[in-house]
Amino acid sequence: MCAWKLTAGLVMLGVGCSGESPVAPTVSPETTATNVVTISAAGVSPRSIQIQAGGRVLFVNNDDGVHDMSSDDHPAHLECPELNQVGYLSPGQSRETGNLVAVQTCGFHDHLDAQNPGLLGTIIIVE
Ligand SMILES: [Cu+2]
Repeated sequence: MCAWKLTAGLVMLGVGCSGESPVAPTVSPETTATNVVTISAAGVSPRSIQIQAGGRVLFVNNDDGVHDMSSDDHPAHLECPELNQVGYLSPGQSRETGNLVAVQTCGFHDHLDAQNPGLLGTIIIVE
């Protein structure tokens, strides 16, 4: 233990005994439930994905054009705001949704091509 810390008083509070800095968790447990939706010239794949509540979905843009993945409805994007974190993906880029904690079905689309049926999909969030 740090006997010296007891005598040093309040000025030493927050200073570690061994010089190690506290390590914050960088990966939340929910990340293990990550699922992947890939975007290609053929559209999104899979078109429908089922995940556990609290999980996230990684969107990967393997197309040679940009895509702006957003929650339904269009253009308000209010159905599942966590999906809007994906947003603008350049070719080769990928990004995760936020934690999808509510048990519901979330539709998504490419905001730049909102009428393209190949770029529409659903995430089914289950208990
Ligand atoms: Cu939109």
